[in-house]
Amino acid sequence: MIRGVASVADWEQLEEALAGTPSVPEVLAALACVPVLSEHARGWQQAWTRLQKPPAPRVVWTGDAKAGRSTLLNAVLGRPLLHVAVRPCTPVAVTVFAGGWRLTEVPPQVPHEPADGRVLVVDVRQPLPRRARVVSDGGGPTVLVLTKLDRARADAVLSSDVEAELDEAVDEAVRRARRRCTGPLVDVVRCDAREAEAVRDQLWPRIQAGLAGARERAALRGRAQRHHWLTQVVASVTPPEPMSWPPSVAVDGLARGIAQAAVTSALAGLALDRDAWLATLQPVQTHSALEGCLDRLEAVLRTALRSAMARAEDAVGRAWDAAVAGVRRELDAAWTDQVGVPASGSGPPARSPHVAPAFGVERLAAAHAARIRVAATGPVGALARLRRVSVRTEAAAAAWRTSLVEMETDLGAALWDGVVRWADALEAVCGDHGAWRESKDAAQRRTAEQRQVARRRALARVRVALGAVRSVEEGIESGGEGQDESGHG
Ligand SMILES: Nc1nc2c(ncn2[C@@H]2O[C@H](COP(=O)(O)OP(=O)(O)O)[C@@H](O)[C@H]2O)c(=O)[nH]1
Ligand SMILES: [Mg+2]
Repeated sequence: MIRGVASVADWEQLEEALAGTPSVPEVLAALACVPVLSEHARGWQQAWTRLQKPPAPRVVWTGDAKAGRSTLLNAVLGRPLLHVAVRPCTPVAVTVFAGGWRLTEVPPQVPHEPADGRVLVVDVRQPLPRRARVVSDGGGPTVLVLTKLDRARADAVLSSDVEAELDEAVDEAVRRARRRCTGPLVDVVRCDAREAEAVRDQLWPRIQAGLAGARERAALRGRAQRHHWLTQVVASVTPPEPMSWPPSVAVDGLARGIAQAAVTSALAGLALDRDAWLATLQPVQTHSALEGCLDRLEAVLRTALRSAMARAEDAVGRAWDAAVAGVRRELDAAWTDQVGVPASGSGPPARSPHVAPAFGVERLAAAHAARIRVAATGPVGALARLRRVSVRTEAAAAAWRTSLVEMETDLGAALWDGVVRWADALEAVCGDHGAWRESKDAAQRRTAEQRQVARRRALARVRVALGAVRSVEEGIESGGEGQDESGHG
């Protein structure tokens, strides 16, 4: 119920603002500018914004260092996107955006965003500590993946019953994991993280089953919003397609990991700035001070986005150079091999132009800054007199919060887009490689034909020469006889 109703004049102004056929966002913006309604309207605005966006559910991949999270995630993605190392690496949470999902690898001890689901990765030889820190799983369904069973089996060769020993290790790992899950444990999967196809086949159906189960629970508990969200997720999100990758190209997975991390850490930085910025916003009393605040916020936003994307582009650019250099080396070696001389100007085709993907970051930065400004000023001119600094301040703060969430999705999509374009460009380079191979084969065929012609010509010349020799011989023979005869005669 709405109490403390505004004055008649306020309502008249609202009516005026809503005259004509305003769109839903216009109506909500107008309502947000009425003090007694602003609290409700903000909730409606956020719900509306959420409805407009396709769902991007988050699944977090947690577990101890070296348990095999990156290996599993790469297998699920069908490409080596995250760096896999013998030593622990990836100290920040890294989010991969793929097929509408946000898949976040979370290092041990690092807090993360609330997630829709969780994959808990456990090396079966090192079950989780009995009593210890739990990385919060946000209450979402958990799929437990036990890795390195192959190693455990190899270690157990001296045991009298290897399988019984393995089963015991599995039971212990499951028991401890179950104790540490706050949400339901959907399923336990045993797999060798390095076998990509098996991982994909086993894991995705279970993640989706977990989300479907969560949706049923939300329905039972009457959590309508969560139920709506999970219905959307279950209906519209499918596992990311594995991507074909040029097989002969050295892929620098680390560079792409860094690109992902750059975006993630920029967003984390902005989220931290949020609190500081909101604190400076609180005591603002005048419109001009608010304008100053918005100017500073816009600058922060643009700088953060630009530096994140510059870092991402730089990382992808360097990976590009390395990959193209790899193709080039291969071409040169093949040329030297086949032609017998080192590649020179007449060698393999020139490299394709450097197609570093553009992320459209300026447009993103402008869109988000504009969103915050619009919320702060109120889009409906007729409400000018209702605008109080505090209302505008609150609207700006709410827009900033919403914008951060939207930015994560936008940036992720842009990054993924860029990486896909980069992969296409690389494939084009490899296509050049293929075309060159074909043209080289054709050249070889041509050379063989020319050689045959030359041989035929040479044979013909030999034949002509032989003919000439023979006729000279005959001439000599007959002439010689004549001479002889004449000599004798
Ligand atoms: N033998 C074996 N090695 C694995 C398995 N899963 C991961 N590894 C290896 O374990 C090491 C650490 O993996 P990584 O994915 O980087 O672990 P993370 O720190 O959890 O991301 C790498 O050398 C992987 O190749 C597995 O199922 N079996
Ligand atoms: Mg890792």
